[in-house]
Amino acid sequence: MKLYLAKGTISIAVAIALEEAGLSYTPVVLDFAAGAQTQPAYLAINPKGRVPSLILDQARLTETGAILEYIGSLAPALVPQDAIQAAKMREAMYYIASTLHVNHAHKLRGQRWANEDASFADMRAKVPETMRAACAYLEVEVIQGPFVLGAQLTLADAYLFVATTWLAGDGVDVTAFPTLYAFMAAMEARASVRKVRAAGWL
Ligand SMILES: N[C@@H](CCC(=O)N[C@@H](CS)C(=O)NCC(=O)O)C(=O)O
Repeated sequence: MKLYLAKGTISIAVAIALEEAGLSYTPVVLDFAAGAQTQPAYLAINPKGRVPSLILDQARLTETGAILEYIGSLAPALVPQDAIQAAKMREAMYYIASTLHVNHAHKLRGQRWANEDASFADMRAKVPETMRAACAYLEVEVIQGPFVLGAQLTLADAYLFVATTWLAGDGVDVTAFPTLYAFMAAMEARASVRKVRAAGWL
């Protein structure tokens, strides 16, 4: 399988999950600074112009959550067996996709939602507040510790970890959230995370 990714983006969650699953893949690194995601060659792969995209022999997959679920189907140890715990994993993943990632995108991608320059500044200024509120929620309601679902590392951990690497740049003092901070440290110790860091992807 071929994974289209870009440095520092949510696509690295897929790389971490693939590493955790022990699955081999061919990474294709897009240069966002050069706008590679907007070029016809990539739009033919993913018309949304976003990463990740995972190319299989039989299908092209997009959307981080969907790709992670596919990896989970190949590596069931990354999904809780208990139905309620599995739903809690997905609760975290949907929250990351629909809220945390969207909050973060208001910093640099304001043109998705508005046209006026003044709107962009306003959206950017709000990011520390919305990201901090998300962290407060994650701290109390989501992360059981050390991983999202406690001792078992699941798909949600790869997903959340990449989003946490954005927090300092988004103006959040992560040390104010001890459970979240310990989660980040636990993830940093994983061979999967060391590998993507060594590759320069985070
Ligand atoms: N809903 C998509 C969002 C993917 C997404 O927005 N990725 C960002 C990087 S974090 C991207 O490719 N941005 C490129 C752009 O906006 O030009 C998912 O979860 O996979």
